[in-house]
Amino acid sequence: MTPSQFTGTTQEDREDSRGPSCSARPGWRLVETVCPYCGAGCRLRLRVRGTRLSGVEGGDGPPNHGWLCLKGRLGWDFAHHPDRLTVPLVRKGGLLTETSWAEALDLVAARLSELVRVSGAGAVAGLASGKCTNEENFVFQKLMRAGLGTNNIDQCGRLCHAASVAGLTAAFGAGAMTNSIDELASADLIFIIGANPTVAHPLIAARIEEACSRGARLICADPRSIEIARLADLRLQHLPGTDAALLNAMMHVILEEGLADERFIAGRTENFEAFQAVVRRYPPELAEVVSGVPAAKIREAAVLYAQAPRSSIVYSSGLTQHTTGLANVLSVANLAMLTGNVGRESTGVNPLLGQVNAQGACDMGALPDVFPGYQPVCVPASRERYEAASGCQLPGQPGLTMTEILAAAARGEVKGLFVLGANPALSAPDLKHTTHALRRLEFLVVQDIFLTETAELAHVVLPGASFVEKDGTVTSTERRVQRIRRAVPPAGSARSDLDILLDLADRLGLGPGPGGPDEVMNEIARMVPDYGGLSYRRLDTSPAGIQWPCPTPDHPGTRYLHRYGFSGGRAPFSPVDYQGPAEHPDEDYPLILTTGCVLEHSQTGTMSRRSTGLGGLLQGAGVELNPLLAAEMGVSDGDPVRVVSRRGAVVARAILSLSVGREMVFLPYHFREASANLLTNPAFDPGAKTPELKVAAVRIERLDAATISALAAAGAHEKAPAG
Ligand SMILES: Nc1nc2c(c(=O)[nH]1)N[C@H]1C(S)=C(S)[C@@H](COP(=O)(O)OP(=O)(O)OC[C@H]3O[C@@H](n4cnc5c(=O)[nH]c(N)nc54)[C@H](O)[C@@H]3O)O[C@H]1N2
Ligand SMILES: Nc1nc2c(c(=O)[nH]1)N[C@H]1C(S)=C(S)[C@@H](COP(=O)(O)OP(=O)(O)OC[C@H]3O[C@@H](n4cnc5c(=O)[nH]c(N)nc54)[C@H](O)[C@@H]3O)O[C@H]1N2
Ligand code: SF4
Ligand SMILES: [Mo]
Repeated sequence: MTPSQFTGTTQEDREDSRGPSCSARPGWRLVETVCPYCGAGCRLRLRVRGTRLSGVEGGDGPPNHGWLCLKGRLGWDFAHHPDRLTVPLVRKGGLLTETSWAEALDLVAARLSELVRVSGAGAVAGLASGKCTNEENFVFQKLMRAGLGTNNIDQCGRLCHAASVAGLTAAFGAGAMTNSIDELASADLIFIIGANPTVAHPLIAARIEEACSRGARLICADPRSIEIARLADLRLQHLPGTDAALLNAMMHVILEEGLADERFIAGRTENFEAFQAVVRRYPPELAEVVSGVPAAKIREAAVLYAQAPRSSIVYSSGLTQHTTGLANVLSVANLAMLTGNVGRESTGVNPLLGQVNAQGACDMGALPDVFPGYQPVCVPASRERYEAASGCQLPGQPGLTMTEILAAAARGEVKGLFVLGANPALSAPDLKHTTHALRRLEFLVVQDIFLTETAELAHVVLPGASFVEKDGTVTSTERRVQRIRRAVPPAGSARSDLDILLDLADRLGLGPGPGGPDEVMNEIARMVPDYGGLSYRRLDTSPAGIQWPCPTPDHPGTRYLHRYGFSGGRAPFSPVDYQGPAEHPDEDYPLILTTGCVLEHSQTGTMSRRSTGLGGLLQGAGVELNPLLAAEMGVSDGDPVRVVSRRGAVVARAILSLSVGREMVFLPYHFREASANLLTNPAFDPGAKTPELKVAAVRIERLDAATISALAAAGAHEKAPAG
């Protein structure tokens, strides 16, 4: 089994990982929780022996039905890694020094309040976390809004799915996956565009494979040749950043061939004429020139998608991490509406959100323009509701997005930043600029479980409890709200993020607040209509969690959205014109760099690289190059090469791979010693504010023997975290 072929545990692995039943072993306990790695939200059963985890099993029922992927199965032991932060740290004489909780929290409250007093609430900002629970994100945004008076609150989801939340809200009235993971298995056609589920969401890939084995058709549109495309009836390997042209041409064909669902369009949508006028300008022959995909294939894809009784679109950050990310999301929504593939089982537009609680962080209002439940901050009626609940006056102007917060920090306008469970010093684009922005801050607080690249720059570091050390809920990409549970005590004197935030809220004058996560959930249920029927009592007796919308305690939850209509009435079509990426290859930088993930590691690697099992499988970055390009350059597999963009350079080992064409290279972003984000382009989508992490112009330089040995001698490869 090679990692790239891995799609889930085999039945044998599963039996093996289940082992003898725990009841047979005195002193062992089983704790039901959720895998911390990706937005699929797989159910995980922890085996606990005393105060230590000793293994995991896949939990039963949806979405994973007992199975786990590599990360879920091997990645849990970071929780016990000796690098865990166990004591609060404050910077004294330039060095991070251990301190007491009281001193650290007093300092955070005092410094942030002072910045607000002296420079105004716009001078502080917070980044919430797709790694933290709903309850933690809810209290965090309350702390920023009611405690400090700012809407400058966002999260690293800005770097991936902000366009999905904004685009699907604009199109359908709900910024989330329209359908459910299990429904994919019964689709007649699945159109994957800009997602690599075998690597990024393996248990979702498993459902897609199940559909294919039942005879579903598969179309895969990805600039790289990805693993799941081996099952595709049709592969469209377009140039990065040309999706809108490709999608418009597909819709052009659908109209031309009379395959549009006229009843759906007439009954449930609006703005069709304006949309149609734009799409008419995109014959497949034009899209062929732009995207490199033969017109005949585009026609075939259009007909296949439109003729299948139930077609599902699956996409992820390959569509959103572009300067045109929002337009791309609106385009896939157009495609589904045009063919009536929304509001029915096994259809829809399905963004695969990345972090375990990326969806929940958005639902909880960890966004600068909306309160919890997507109530716009600038609408007086919604503001009044939240003001009444918090007893504070709340700011009515939308705050800054993460992209804008970093830019404002670089200009010295944002002076204080509170980072909860995020590592922008590695995850944000153009790291030279990002680190400059973070260093310029007068006060940086980082609350994490490890001393990350971002925490190393902080003035105060607060040690949070990890996912196995606290109670809460997380919301997966399919809107499934599930419980995570405390199985072992926190490392050292680390505290649950919720306790820390509630203590800070108290210090900022918000009062002692709710006692525990269950009480916070009660508050969430009062403030967020789609969570209105949720409570710990209910969640604890619903083993598979509950999918929102769940407005009342007797509501069963919702498997797929928009069945009986769109919340805004009619769903608007959005005319989308094609616009290319911000940077194009030229003589100096002749190749297109695209970045993304590999199976064994997760995001900035803080957790996966500290897992013995995963770290052992793959440590160190490799840049994927086409063998033709490598041969022209005299580069062999495994040679270190330098990848250079307009913003920086990294040294990584060459991996010769047919998954990229001659014009492209691929570098994952998990590895601090060869960080893809030293190279990436910070240009961002004007609407979603998501940077163009998927396209940058680069060149590859071959290193001569002298440079290689000099690099080795100088230890140029920074150390990875010890596994
Ligand atoms: N193993 C692992 N799994 C993860 C993560 C991880 O770090 N590691 N991260 C999680 C997170 S936070 C997220 S958001 C998701 C991301 O999940 P995905 O978005 O599925 O993963 P990526 O590797 O970012 O990229 C997806 C695909 O987009 C393609 N692509 C690049 N440019 C374009 C383009 O212009 N158009 C199209 N159509 N495709 C393009 C790439 O070739 C790639 O195959 O994964 C989650 N799961
Ligand atoms: N070039 C390039 N860059 C990218 C991407 C790309 O495709 N290409 N993808 C982007 C994507 S999709 C995303 S989502 C972002 C991710 O960007 P980030 O969110 O900045 O990266 P993570 O590594 O997920 O950081 C999460 C942090 O939370 C910490 N943590 C884990 N559990 C807990 C907890 O319980 N409590 C607390 N307090 N902390 C915890 C982890 O140690 C880690 O430091 O990166 C983006 N960056
Ligand atoms: S698919 Fe995602 S949630 Fe499921 S086991 Fe793998 S990493 Fe965990
Ligand atoms: Mo993400």
